[in-house]
Amino acid sequence: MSQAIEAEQSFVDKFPEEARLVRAALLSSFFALVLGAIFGIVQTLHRTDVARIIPSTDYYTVLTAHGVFMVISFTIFFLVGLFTWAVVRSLDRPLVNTKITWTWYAIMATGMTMTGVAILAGFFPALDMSADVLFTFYAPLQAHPLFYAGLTVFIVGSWIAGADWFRTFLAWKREHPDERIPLQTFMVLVTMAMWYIASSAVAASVLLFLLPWSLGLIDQVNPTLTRTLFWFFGHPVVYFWLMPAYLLWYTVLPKIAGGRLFSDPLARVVFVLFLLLSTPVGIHHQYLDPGIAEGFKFISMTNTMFLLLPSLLTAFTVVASVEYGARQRGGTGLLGWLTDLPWRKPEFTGMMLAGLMFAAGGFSGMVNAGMNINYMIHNTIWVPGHFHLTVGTAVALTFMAATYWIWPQISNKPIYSRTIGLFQVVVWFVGMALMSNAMHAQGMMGVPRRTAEPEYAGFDYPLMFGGFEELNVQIAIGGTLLFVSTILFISNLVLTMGNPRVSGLAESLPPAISGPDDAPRVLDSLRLWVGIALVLVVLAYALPLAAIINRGGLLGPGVGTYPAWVTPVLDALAGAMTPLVSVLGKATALLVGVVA
Ligand code: HAS
Ligand code: CU
Repeated sequence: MSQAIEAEQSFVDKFPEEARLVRAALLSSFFALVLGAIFGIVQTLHRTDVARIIPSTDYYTVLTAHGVFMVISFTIFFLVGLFTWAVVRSLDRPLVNTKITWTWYAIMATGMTMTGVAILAGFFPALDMSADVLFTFYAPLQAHPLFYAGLTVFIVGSWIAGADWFRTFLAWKREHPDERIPLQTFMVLVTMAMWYIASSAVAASVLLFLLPWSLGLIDQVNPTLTRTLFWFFGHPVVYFWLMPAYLLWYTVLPKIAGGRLFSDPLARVVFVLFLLLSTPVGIHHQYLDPGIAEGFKFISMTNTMFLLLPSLLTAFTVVASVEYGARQRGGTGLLGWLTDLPWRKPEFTGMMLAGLMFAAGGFSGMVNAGMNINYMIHNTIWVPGHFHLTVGTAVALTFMAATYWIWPQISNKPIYSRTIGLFQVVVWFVGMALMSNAMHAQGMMGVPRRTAEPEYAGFDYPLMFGGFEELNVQIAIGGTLLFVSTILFISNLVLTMGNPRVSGLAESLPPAISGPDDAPRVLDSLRLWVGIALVLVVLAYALPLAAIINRGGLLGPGVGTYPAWVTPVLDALAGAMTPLVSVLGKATALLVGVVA
């Protein structure tokens, strides 16, 4: 037995170069997590008036840093590490060319450093640079050009990463022409297809409007347009964070529970549904925006309700797989099997608590999505309550929990202390339960989000579920616990890195109970799904965008054309093209004549 274990190679034994890249990506992600956590504790204690170490005028710098480092750097760096691991592991072949892999990693790191510098410079008035635009960065807030340039570089890096995985997949496909796409690779490719569609809008917004505006090349922009382009990207980006967590819930969690995935085909359906439905719903962030007709908002709401389906399917499949694991371990009874699960493993308990929290976060998402109830909670602290359950727990806690399982395989080093790990995930859960619940409750009282001073002198919030002050205490305690949990996580990881290398840490993933052969082949037809996704995007966005531009101009009211300097350039180009077009026309006519 022990010989068999020794013979099994871990990921790092088989793919040392890829493992190095995965470690680098995860460490970048955790570096951002620590920075984000520091800004998080500062702002939670500031907002609740427990301890104020910054002037309120710096609040937006802190909030932007917290938001960007958490939801852009922490999440996406983890994603690229995890996806590299998943592709290489599930295809069981190295990447085509790791030079390219290191290149996209360097591009992403450079981009994020540029953006980070632009944000942090806001703390130093002498530097004449700031980017206090929050993680949603649409107009009319304006950042230093370095902020937008950095984001562009970062996103381009992520596009190359996707191309790298697609390329590796195609190389595998040539070697295995008749095989089904392995599930983890399928999940990666579908997620990236969604990412290309979604991020195109924010790239357009940054390159055509925000960056030229911040460079002073154009005087104004149409704020509704930049907001709409942001939310075109801003909703699917939440699934860009969630889908790596789903990848872990579907493919790793059942194994840790001692079982197997219940249904591979259902997992594929879920990912395809995300590809199709993630984008045509972004207007649900704009129910209260003027300048967008109610009808478009209604369509977005309807699409959002369909988008609940993949998550509800996930709740079913993941719980069924875990239950199967428990029953394999001897669990019985209607709920008695719950006691037969490996609750002492931080990777298991962390992911389960993340899932449990996501059930609550999903329900608050349903409230957000209802057009009429949204009016009650929009722009209140209810919304941060919602997304600290979703991205802040379903995603973040899953990533941390998964690290306890993946890190040993990509480094051959056992986790320093699994007990601290278990304690850490539970502290996160308790901290978030306190903080998020109180945020939701305060939101119902009308307490605004995104402000350093929510207490507005002299205004009494009506009492509902507990006083404003009492809820503030819960938020402060919760936020502090989250900070403590992050520090525990990082310390444990740093100590792990100091551990000596050992062998025998390899883990394999068992096949699903209902495997890929039970899924119709059409599910693997990425071209088809991307095509349908694009059609849905056009149906959902063509008319609203046309109406916004028609009403407010491409660059805001009163400015008819795109930048004055562009027009002569375009005219000159058109002039140069005319003879070329006529020559091409004649040549085509000639060719048609010959062929016919
Ligand atoms: Fe959201 C605002 C609607 C999901 C993130 N959302 C936000 C913002 C963020 C965010 C960051 O319609 C704020 C943006 C800003 O700054 O303004 N959201 C939804 C809906 C869903 C949803 C319908 N959101 C997410 C996810 C996020 C995220 C996922 C990040 C990862 N959200 C909204 C709306 C707004 C919004 C409006 C705008 C609000 C406003 O007015 O500003 C759905 O996808 C949710 C579906 C989920 C479920 C739950 C299924 C349960 C599962 C649990 C499985 C259990 C397990 C373990 C594994 C239906 C899958 C169980 C264990 C046991 C022991 C039983
Ligand atoms: Cu959304």
